[in-house]
Amino acid sequence: MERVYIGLGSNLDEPQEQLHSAVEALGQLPATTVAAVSAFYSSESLSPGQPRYTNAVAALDTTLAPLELLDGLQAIETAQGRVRLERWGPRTLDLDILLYGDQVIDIPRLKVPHYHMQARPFVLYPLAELVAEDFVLADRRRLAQLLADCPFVGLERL
Ligand code: A4P
Ligand code: MG
Repeated sequence: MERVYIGLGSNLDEPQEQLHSAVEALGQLPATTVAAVSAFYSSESLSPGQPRYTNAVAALDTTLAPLELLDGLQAIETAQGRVRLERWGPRTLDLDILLYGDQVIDIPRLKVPHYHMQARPFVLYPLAELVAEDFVLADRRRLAQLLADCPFVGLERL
Protein backbone atom coordinates (compact mmCIF):
# COMPACT_ATOMS: atom_id res chain seq x y z
CA MET A 1 0.00 0.00 0.00
CA GLU A 2 1.42 3.38 -0.98
CA ARG A 3 0.41 6.89 0.09
CA VAL A 4 0.04 8.99 -3.04
CA TYR A 5 -0.71 12.71 -3.47
CA ILE A 6 -2.71 13.87 -6.49
CA GLY A 7 -2.95 17.48 -7.69
CA LEU A 8 -6.38 18.40 -9.06
CA GLY A 9 -7.03 21.41 -11.26
CA SER A 10 -9.90 22.80 -13.31
CA ASN A 11 -10.67 26.09 -15.02
CA LEU A 12 -13.71 25.22 -17.12
CA ASP A 13 -17.33 24.10 -16.67
CA GLU A 14 -17.90 24.73 -12.94
CA PRO A 15 -14.40 24.00 -11.62
CA GLN A 16 -15.52 23.27 -8.06
CA GLU A 17 -18.06 20.71 -9.30
CA GLN A 18 -15.36 19.16 -11.51
CA LEU A 19 -13.13 18.72 -8.46
CA HIS A 20 -15.91 17.20 -6.35
CA SER A 21 -16.70 14.72 -9.14
CA ALA A 22 -13.02 13.91 -9.56
CA VAL A 23 -12.62 13.12 -5.85
CA GLU A 24 -15.58 10.77 -6.09
CA ALA A 25 -14.07 9.09 -9.16
CA LEU A 26 -10.70 8.73 -7.40
CA GLY A 27 -12.47 6.83 -4.63
CA GLN A 28 -13.85 4.43 -7.22
CA LEU A 29 -10.47 3.49 -8.68
CA PRO A 30 -9.67 -0.16 -8.00
CA ALA A 31 -7.56 -0.95 -4.92
CA THR A 32 -7.66 2.73 -3.91
CA THR A 33 -9.16 4.75 -1.09
CA VAL A 34 -9.24 8.53 -0.66
CA ALA A 35 -7.61 9.27 2.71
CA ALA A 36 -7.99 13.06 2.72
CA VAL A 37 -8.74 16.05 0.51
CA SER A 38 -7.42 19.58 1.04
CA ALA A 39 -9.46 22.74 0.88
CA PHE A 40 -10.09 24.14 -2.59
CA TYR A 41 -8.04 27.15 -3.71
CA SER A 42 -8.65 29.66 -6.49
CA SER A 43 -5.83 31.37 -8.39
CA GLU A 44 -5.03 33.06 -11.68
CA SER A 45 -4.02 30.77 -14.53
CA LEU A 46 -0.31 30.58 -15.26
CA SER A 47 -1.25 30.93 -18.94
CA PRO A 48 -2.36 34.51 -19.57
CA GLY A 49 -5.95 35.08 -20.66
CA GLN A 50 -7.35 31.83 -19.28
CA PRO A 51 -10.09 31.60 -16.64
CA ARG A 52 -9.05 31.26 -12.99
CA TYR A 53 -8.25 27.77 -11.76
CA THR A 54 -9.60 25.88 -8.81
CA ASN A 55 -7.01 23.50 -7.35
CA ALA A 56 -6.81 20.97 -4.54
CA VAL A 57 -4.69 18.03 -3.43
CA ALA A 58 -5.99 14.57 -2.52
CA ALA A 59 -4.19 11.88 -0.51
CA LEU A 60 -4.82 8.33 -1.73
CA ASP A 61 -3.88 4.94 -0.38
CA THR A 62 -3.45 2.53 -3.26
CA THR A 63 -1.89 -0.72 -4.36
CA LEU A 64 -2.07 0.32 -8.02
CA ALA A 65 1.37 0.54 -9.62
CA PRO A 66 2.38 4.05 -10.75
CA LEU A 67 1.49 3.56 -14.41
CA GLU A 68 -1.76 1.78 -13.52
CA LEU A 69 -2.65 4.80 -11.41
CA LEU A 70 -1.72 7.18 -14.24
CA ASP A 71 -3.97 5.19 -16.61
CA GLY A 72 -6.78 5.50 -14.07
CA LEU A 73 -6.28 9.25 -13.71
CA GLN A 74 -6.23 9.77 -17.46
CA ALA A 75 -9.43 7.74 -17.80
CA ILE A 76 -11.08 10.03 -15.23
CA GLU A 77 -9.80 13.11 -17.11
CA THR A 78 -11.21 11.74 -20.35
CA ALA A 79 -14.53 10.74 -18.80
CA GLN A 80 -14.94 14.15 -17.22
CA GLY A 81 -12.56 16.35 -19.03
CA ARG A 82 -11.88 18.39 -22.10
CA VAL A 83 -15.41 17.82 -23.38
CA ARG A 84 -15.36 21.22 -25.06
CA LEU A 85 -12.38 21.75 -27.29
CA GLU A 86 -11.09 25.27 -26.75
CA ARG A 87 -7.92 27.01 -27.78
CA TRP A 88 -5.00 27.63 -25.47
CA GLY A 89 -5.69 24.64 -23.31
CA PRO A 90 -8.19 25.51 -20.57
CA ARG A 91 -9.26 22.19 -19.11
CA THR A 92 -12.19 20.74 -17.25
CA LEU A 93 -9.88 18.49 -15.29
CA ASP A 94 -6.15 17.96 -14.82
CA LEU A 95 -4.98 15.20 -12.48
CA ASP A 96 -1.26 15.05 -11.73
CA ILE A 97 0.61 12.52 -9.60
CA LEU A 98 2.57 14.80 -7.27
CA LEU A 99 4.13 12.12 -5.07
CA TYR A 100 3.98 8.32 -5.09
CA GLY A 101 5.17 6.98 -1.72
CA ASP A 102 8.90 7.52 -1.47
CA GLN A 103 9.55 6.68 -5.13
CA VAL A 104 11.41 8.88 -7.58
CA ILE A 105 10.18 8.05 -11.09
CA ASP A 106 11.72 9.41 -14.27
CA ILE A 107 10.35 7.77 -17.39
CA PRO A 108 8.84 9.54 -20.42
CA ARG A 109 5.22 9.00 -19.33
CA LEU A 110 5.73 9.78 -15.68
CA LYS A 111 7.95 12.08 -13.66
CA VAL A 112 7.52 11.99 -9.89
CA PRO A 113 7.83 14.20 -7.86
CA HIS A 114 5.83 16.29 -10.34
CA TYR A 115 8.23 18.59 -12.18
CA HIS A 116 6.66 22.00 -11.44
CA MET A 117 5.31 21.49 -7.95
CA GLN A 118 8.03 23.46 -6.14
CA ALA A 119 7.06 26.65 -8.01
CA ARG A 120 3.30 26.34 -7.55
CA PRO A 121 1.62 27.69 -4.43
CA PHE A 122 -1.67 26.08 -5.57
CA VAL A 123 0.07 22.69 -5.15
CA LEU A 124 2.31 23.26 -2.13
CA TYR A 125 -0.20 24.92 0.24
CA PRO A 126 -2.98 22.34 -0.19
CA LEU A 127 -0.38 19.56 0.10
CA ALA A 128 0.84 21.09 3.35
CA GLU A 129 -2.66 20.68 4.81
CA LEU A 130 -2.39 16.90 4.42
CA VAL A 131 1.10 16.13 5.75
CA ALA A 132 3.16 16.71 8.88
CA GLU A 133 5.19 19.90 9.28
CA ASP A 134 8.48 18.03 8.86
CA PHE A 135 7.38 16.26 5.66
CA VAL A 136 10.22 15.33 3.31
CA LEU A 137 9.67 14.58 -0.39
CA ALA A 138 10.98 11.42 -2.06
CA ASP A 139 13.88 13.43 -3.51
CA ARG A 140 14.86 14.61 0.02
CA ARG A 141 13.56 18.17 -0.34
CA ARG A 142 11.77 19.46 2.75
CA LEU A 143 8.25 20.75 2.18
CA ALA A 144 8.84 23.52 4.75
CA GLN A 145 11.74 24.81 2.63
CA LEU A 146 9.69 24.67 -0.59
CA LEU A 147 6.91 26.63 1.15
CA ALA A 148 9.40 29.22 2.39
CA ASP A 149 10.64 29.66 -1.19
CA CYS A 150 7.11 29.87 -2.65
CA PRO A 151 5.08 32.55 -0.88
CA PHE A 152 1.31 32.28 -0.46
CA VAL A 153 0.66 34.89 -3.14
CA GLY A 154 -2.43 35.12 -5.33
CA LEU A 155 -4.10 32.14 -3.66
CA GLU A 156 -7.65 32.41 -2.39
CA ARG A 157 -8.78 29.64 -0.04
CA LEU A 158 -12.36 28.82 -0.97
N1 A4P B 1 3.20 13.13 -17.01
C1 A4P B 1 4.51 13.10 -16.61
N2 A4P B 1 4.60 13.13 -15.28
C2 A4P B 1 3.32 13.16 -14.80
C3 A4P B 1 2.78 13.19 -13.48
N3 A4P B 1 3.58 13.23 -12.39
N4 A4P B 1 1.43 13.21 -13.34
C4 A4P B 1 2.78 13.09 -18.42
C5 A4P B 1 0.62 13.19 -14.45
N5 A4P B 1 1.08 13.14 -15.74
C6 A4P B 1 2.42 13.14 -15.91
O1 A4P B 1 -0.17 15.75 -19.23
C7 A4P B 1 0.77 15.49 -20.28
C8 A4P B 1 1.56 14.22 -19.96
O2 A4P B 1 2.35 14.40 -18.80
C9 A4P B 1 0.71 13.02 -19.61
O3 A4P B 1 0.30 12.31 -20.74
C10 A4P B 1 1.62 12.17 -18.71
O4 A4P B 1 2.11 11.03 -19.39
P1 A4P B 1 -1.53 16.46 -19.54
O5 A4P B 1 -2.24 16.62 -18.25
O6 A4P B 1 -2.21 15.76 -20.65
O7 A4P B 1 -1.04 17.86 -20.16
P2 A4P B 1 -1.07 19.26 -19.52
O8 A4P B 1 -2.01 19.32 -18.36
O9 A4P B 1 -1.25 20.25 -20.60
O10 A4P B 1 0.38 19.37 -18.98
P3 A4P B 1 0.74 19.67 -17.54
O11 A4P B 1 2.24 19.62 -17.46
O12 A4P B 1 -0.01 18.84 -16.55
O13 A4P B 1 0.24 21.14 -17.47
P4 A4P B 1 0.57 22.04 -16.33
O14 A4P B 1 1.99 22.43 -16.36
O15 A4P B 1 0.04 21.43 -15.07
O16 A4P B 1 -0.23 23.33 -16.72
N6 A4P B 1 -2.69 27.74 -13.24
C11 A4P B 1 -3.26 27.50 -12.03
N7 A4P B 1 -3.52 28.53 -11.19
N8 A4P B 1 -3.57 26.22 -11.65
C12 A4P B 1 -3.31 25.14 -12.46
O17 A4P B 1 -3.62 23.99 -12.11
N9 A4P B 1 -2.43 24.37 -14.58
C13 A4P B 1 -1.88 24.58 -15.76
C14 A4P B 1 -1.59 23.43 -16.62
C15 A4P B 1 -1.55 25.93 -16.21
N10 A4P B 1 -1.86 26.97 -15.26
C16 A4P B 1 -2.41 26.70 -14.07
C17 A4P B 1 -2.70 25.37 -13.72
MG1 MG C 1 -1.48 17.23 -16.21
